[in-house]
Amino acid sequence: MRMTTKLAALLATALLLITACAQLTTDGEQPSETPLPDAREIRVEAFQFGFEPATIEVTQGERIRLVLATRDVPHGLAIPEFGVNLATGEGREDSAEFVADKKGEFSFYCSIPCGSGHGKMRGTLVVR
Ligand SMILES: [Cu+2]
Repeated sequence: MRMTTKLAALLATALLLITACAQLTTDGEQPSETPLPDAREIRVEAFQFGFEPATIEVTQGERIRLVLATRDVPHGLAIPEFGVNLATGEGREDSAEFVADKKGEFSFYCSIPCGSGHGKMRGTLVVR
């Protein structure tokens, strides 16, 4: 009886070890299923007078890294609801990260006076 108990304990330990090893191997071979901490990068180009793309679509909860570049003169890109206010100039990009935690349509606009069409520089961030 004692021997049987010991044997059973030994077998259980061996089984546990094998299972643990198998899990370790699996973890090493397969990419993790958990979401990556990295933000999704979205690039926007500003120009006189607009944004390309003018509509940005994201999913609620996504972490976004917004990168702004300009094709001509200095421009800005502001999305007040997400605390974003980028400023870009010739040869210089600007970026900001935010979590799209609110659903809806949010307009963004140029925050740097850039000419006669400055007031028309608008776009839409759609969070689904
Ligand atoms: Cu402007």
